[in-house]
Amino acid sequence: IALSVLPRGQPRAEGPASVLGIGTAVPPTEFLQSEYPDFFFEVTKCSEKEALKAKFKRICDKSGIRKRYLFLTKEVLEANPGIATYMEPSLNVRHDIVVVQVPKLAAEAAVKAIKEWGGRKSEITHIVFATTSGVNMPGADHAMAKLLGLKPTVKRVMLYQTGCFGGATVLRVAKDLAENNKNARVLAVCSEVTAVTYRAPNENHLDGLVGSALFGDGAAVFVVGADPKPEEKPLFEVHWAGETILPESDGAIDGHLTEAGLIFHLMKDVPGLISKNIEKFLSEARKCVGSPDWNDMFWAVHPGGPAILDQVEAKLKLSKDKMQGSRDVLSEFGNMSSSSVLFVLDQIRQRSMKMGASTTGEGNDFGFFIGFGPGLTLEVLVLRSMPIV
Ligand code: WCA
Repeated sequence: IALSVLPRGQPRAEGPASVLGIGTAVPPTEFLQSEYPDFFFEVTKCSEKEALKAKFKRICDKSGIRKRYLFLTKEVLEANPGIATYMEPSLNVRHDIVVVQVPKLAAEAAVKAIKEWGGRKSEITHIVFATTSGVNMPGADHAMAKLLGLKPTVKRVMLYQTGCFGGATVLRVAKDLAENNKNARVLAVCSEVTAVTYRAPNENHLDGLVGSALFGDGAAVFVVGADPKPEEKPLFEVHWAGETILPESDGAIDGHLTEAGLIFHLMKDVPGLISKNIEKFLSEARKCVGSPDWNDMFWAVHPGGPAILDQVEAKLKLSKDKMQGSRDVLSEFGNMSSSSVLFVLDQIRQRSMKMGASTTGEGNDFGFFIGFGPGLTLEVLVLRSMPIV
């Protein structure tokens, strides 16, 4: 028999992958953005750098953030003083923290996602896990599986160092796994604890100030599966997934893991590069659902910073409410890197309930789920919302 006509060993699902449950988690300590410049400059022993502090305060004031959650409290920083310096070797203590906290936060979010989904832990067949907060062997996926008590045969994909676009990557990979493996139930997981990037402010690293003003900690988990059973309640279907590298964007966002932790670089033109190049790819993506008008779709966009949301909104002439889910998450949690866009989809379905909308997508039938980050990489999924009964 020709190999091509052999029956496939692994039966595929019939329908598209769906999001069947969502859970989120943050560390317990809340930081108000209005109080953060004083706290940050004091704890890093930089209070005498008045001009730099004034600049940091200007960035915080324009950040669109009201509060965020960080594992690194004053007490943790005092116990690990290397983290609060600008460049001292401190990778060991940073890793001691994230190796424990990243899977712990992920497991907390997963418990909530599994509860909403309503299935049993033993039915989880796959994990796709993204984090840019440290690296370890075995990985954060393995640690989370142990914490949750998942079966040892759970099939794992660990994505380290994707940066902010990882939130869309986990959903793309989960979609492919769910659609190609009948009865697969996949945990798509993002967990970020900024203990690897945290550092004192410095005049030679002004883009570092932006990160220090924006970044927050958080984990989010989707349960993803195709061909839902009667007792499962899909929240969104996934209809298309794609990824592209934006032109002329080399070096716009990059990060290097060093003895002093992860050093990020961020060019000022990131909002411009994204807004200038996003339309072409999104036009291609929306074709699969009949090319609805931008304003007839819902928008779950990674809240990288307010300037990105403002410029994309202006470029595509989106009405003011389209980015509200992203702005709400930015305001209440900050930029949690890969986890953020999962929080945004959670916020959109909650907003939809509160506003009495007819679908989980704020009354629209289709919408975008958009991550971006180092590369510049733009990663997009087209989702279909579900009726709210
Ligand atoms: C800048 C920049 C810039 C504005 N470089 N100065 C980095 C370090 C870490 O430790 C951890 C993580 C990271 C990396 C994080 C990311 O990759 S986040 C993903 C992408 N996010 C962004 O690209 C942020 C997009 N930017 C914004 O949303 C806004 O520009 C911002 C909230 C930063 C400022 O608001 P604005 O544009 O409305 O206001 P301004 O008045 O134009 O900027 C305020 C100040 O911030 C200005 O300085 P000054 O002295 O004139 O007040 C800007 O020069 C400065 N600034 N972007 C260095 N990339």
